[in-house]
Amino acid sequence: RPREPVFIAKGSKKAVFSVPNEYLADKYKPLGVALTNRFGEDADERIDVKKISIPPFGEILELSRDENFSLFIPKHRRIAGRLIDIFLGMRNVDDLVSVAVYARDRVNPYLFNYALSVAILHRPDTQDVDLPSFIESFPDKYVDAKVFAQAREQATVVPEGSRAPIEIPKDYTASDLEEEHRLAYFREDLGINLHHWHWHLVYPFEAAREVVAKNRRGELFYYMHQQIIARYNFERLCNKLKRATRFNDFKQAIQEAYFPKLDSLVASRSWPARVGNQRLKDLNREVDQIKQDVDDLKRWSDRIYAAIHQGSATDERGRKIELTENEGIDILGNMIESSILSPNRTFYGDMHNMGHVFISYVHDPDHRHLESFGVMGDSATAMRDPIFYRWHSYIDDIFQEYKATLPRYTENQLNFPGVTVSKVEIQVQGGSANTLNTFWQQSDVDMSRGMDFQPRGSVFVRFTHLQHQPFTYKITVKNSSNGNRKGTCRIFIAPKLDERGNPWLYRDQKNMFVELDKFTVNLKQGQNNITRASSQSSVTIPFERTFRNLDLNRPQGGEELAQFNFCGCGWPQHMLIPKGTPEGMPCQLFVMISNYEDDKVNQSTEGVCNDAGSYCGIKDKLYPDRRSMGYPFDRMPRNGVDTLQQFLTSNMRVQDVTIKFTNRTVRPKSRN
Ligand code: CUO
Repeated sequence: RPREPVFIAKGSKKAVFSVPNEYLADKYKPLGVALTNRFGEDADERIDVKKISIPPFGEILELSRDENFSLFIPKHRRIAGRLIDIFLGMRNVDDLVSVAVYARDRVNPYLFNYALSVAILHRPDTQDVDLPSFIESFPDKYVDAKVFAQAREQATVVPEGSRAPIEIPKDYTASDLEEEHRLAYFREDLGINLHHWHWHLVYPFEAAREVVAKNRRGELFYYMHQQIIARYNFERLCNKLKRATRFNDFKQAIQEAYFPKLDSLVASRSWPARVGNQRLKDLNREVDQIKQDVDDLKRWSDRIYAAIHQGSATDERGRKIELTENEGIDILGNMIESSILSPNRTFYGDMHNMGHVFISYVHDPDHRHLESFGVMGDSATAMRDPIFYRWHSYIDDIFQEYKATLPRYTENQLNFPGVTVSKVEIQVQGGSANTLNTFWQQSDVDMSRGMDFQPRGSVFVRFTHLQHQPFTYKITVKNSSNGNRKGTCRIFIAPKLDERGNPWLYRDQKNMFVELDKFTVNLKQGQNNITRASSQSSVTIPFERTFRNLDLNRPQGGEELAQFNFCGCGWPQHMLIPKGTPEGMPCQLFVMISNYEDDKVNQSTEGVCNDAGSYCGIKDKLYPDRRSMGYPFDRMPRNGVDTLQQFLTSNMRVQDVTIKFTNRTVRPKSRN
């Protein structure tokens, strides 16, 4: 179980809290100060916890300490909301520490960690506080269960310094007999799952209004998940599988099985698996206060479709809310997810969230086996399961249905007069132009903070993940207008051919485009040569932030670590480029320079966490692009456009590129 104090002051050394006796959980009260002394032996600092009047915890304590916690379960969300409010309501940091210490041994650990993380993220006085990476606090949500027995053994037997990293095999959840297993490297990737957890931490759908109501959060729910599906489908084509099929018939059996092989250290139970061909069942689980029929999903989706086709929704008081060209997608995002910003949760329901719940309880819909939810019930684990992508393909399809009702972009809305992209090239050191190279790489993560064994010290696990060789875009742009211009450079990539090996129709290919980067460019008159490194991507966070090694004895690395909470959101750099194929996957790289005058948002984006803005927004700022998210691929094409070539205006260019995968593994340099 997580043993470290979760709350660690900036520039942290090892700290021990000196706790008022009343704050100790009942079972520890008799031990009193002896407890502080015991853990205080090797502490550098003692923090005196102030006694304050603790607000009533009530329902928060109903979730016991050894249960699993899911934000998708309405009761759990409600109590999480209460706890967040308590943490946010504390007058100053000292009081926050007091109430957090009080909660620490009473509240469910997952719930505690989540609520405190959200509070720290949103309190003005905790902006420079660092949280341990989620994988270090709860490695059990990311790592093969087998590892823990080995880790415990190592920590007991092998002295620190002589411990070799425990290697997690690349293929441990299934064999090649299961064709879906070809995508396990994507679904079970640490960085991808951490990104998804962080995204939902930054954009909670239920909490105080000022926490939820972030700029364009409903639209970003649509876009970030649309991109996940585009990326997954791209990977599927690389692995000779067709695109994910929508899970749109709720009576139909779910063919895909998934056996996560994760153990919850908190609940001391294995995460339930799902065998093949299960069907959703009506839920009646008193323990979670859930009574919901599968038919409700259908009713909600029918009403959502009706709103889309009418062009308006109806709020709780029967008033009409137009789904306007600019704001409709944001309203719809909140309605489908749903968040507390939904215009009418009674009528449009809780579609996407309850889909997660129905799927995650398919093995025990009435709790007769006393089982908890499967991986789909937790945003930290949901992306491991193949059904995640089928469910989200369905959700995305509803958004696409709406997008198809919007006016198409005219040539004028796409073009940037006077600006021509005349050449695009990808350069790789020592490689041929326009070829991207991918391979396997191994990286280590220290899990010891998330475990309660003695003696202490680091225990590393070694993961194998996809990686690509760093590359550079070289873009030549001609500005023949009568002055300097400013533009937004938008870079996307998509497979060149569909699963049959045929060229795409634009209307299908537009949903396959994966965003690689977006940045502002200054264009002088005449020819401009733009150079941009793959590591600068606006969708990713740096590799070091995914696999950071937070060593408590090391002086903290300032800004980067201090801002981990928000900055943990971002697609992992090592997964920027899809795997490709050994023979070379033919792809199309798309570059567009749009007119900055139509894109710009008047704000400064200097400062923290501005490196994964495309998928995560920028902390405490407006979304950094005024256009609809996904522009220019977010709408049906204008009349007469059937192919990508026909779609192009002179400020756009397409370059054929190849992604070549080599089956070799790069090992870490630092440790053995
Ligand atoms: Cu991110 Cu369904 O929303 O998991």
